[in-house]
Amino acid sequence: MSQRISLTQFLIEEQRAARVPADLRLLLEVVARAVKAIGVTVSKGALAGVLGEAGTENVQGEEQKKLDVISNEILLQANEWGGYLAAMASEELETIYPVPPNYPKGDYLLLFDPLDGSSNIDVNVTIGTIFSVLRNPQAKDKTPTEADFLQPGRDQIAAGYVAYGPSTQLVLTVGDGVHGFTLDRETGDFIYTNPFMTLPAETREYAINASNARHWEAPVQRYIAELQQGKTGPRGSDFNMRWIASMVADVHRVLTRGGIFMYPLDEKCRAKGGKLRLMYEANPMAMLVEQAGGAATTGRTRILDIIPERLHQRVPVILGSRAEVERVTSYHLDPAP
Ligand code: AHM
Ligand code: MG
Repeated sequence: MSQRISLTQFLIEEQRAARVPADLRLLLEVVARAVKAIGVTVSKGALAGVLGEAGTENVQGEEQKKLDVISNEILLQANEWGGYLAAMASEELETIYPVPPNYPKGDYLLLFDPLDGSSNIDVNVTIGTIFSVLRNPQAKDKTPTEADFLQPGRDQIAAGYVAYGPSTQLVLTVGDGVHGFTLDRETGDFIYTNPFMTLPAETREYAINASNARHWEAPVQRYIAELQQGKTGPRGSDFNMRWIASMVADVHRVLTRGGIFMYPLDEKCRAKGGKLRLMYEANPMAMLVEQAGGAATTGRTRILDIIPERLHQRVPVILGSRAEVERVTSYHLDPAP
């Protein structure tokens, strides 16, 4: 029988290779434990009474689902006492959550979208959790502020997501490639199943919410129109389309078999700056995609170079196979007829 490597063993080996400090290893272990608890709740669905609306709104004016609130609580409670964090930030919290004063403070900041793809919860389609780890720039005796979180994505220490699908998969980078783990539901271990995930440079598959087509900017209209012309168009090839409407699931497919994922700027979301959130959606996904050999831009700039201005800032997102992302970006930068 071939030897199975657990997430724990993987992280200990990363620590021995000096790629993961001990407190970061602990942080990632606790995040993995928390997402298992979220996964159990997700899989119980209606049996646990966790589907449907919570009856509240988050800071972004979005209706919260019960699972948004439960997942947020699970992540906060699991991570507040370990001593490796100074503060957390979440899609579901208006402002940051400093570690309570009765617990020791650590060197890291953790950001997350506790339950991504909320519109898919009640229809039993893959949803996920996205997380990002930054260094705490403050001295440990100071309470972090929101400004301490406003670091560009290129400074992320680690990033990852968990997809709650037919199997539960955790995909992680600590800046040394992208590594995937599958939850063994019988033993409760995440098993190392996808070493060094890499994105093919070329693809024939794209993901975009086409119902927004009339709102898109000209460069996106042009790019998608060219893909849709297939073999007889300028690309000389047929392209396929997928849209799950869970960023985790769509990006997981792109990381697994290539493709391009787009939530571009459009007239509907222009006032907000985009649809997806920079700090806990775009940045972690951009780090993973770049680590897998792909690219991630807003159409105009590299996502990881954006200097954040606000915790809940939104940005356009175009990510995936390098050649395609570069093409769409070039259409934005040098609009041709
Ligand atoms: P959420 O974090 O509130 O679930 O919103 C983000 C989601 C992404 O997962 C997904 O890519 C997008 O919103 C789907 O948007 P749309 O409903 O326009 O298809
Ligand atoms: Mg989300």
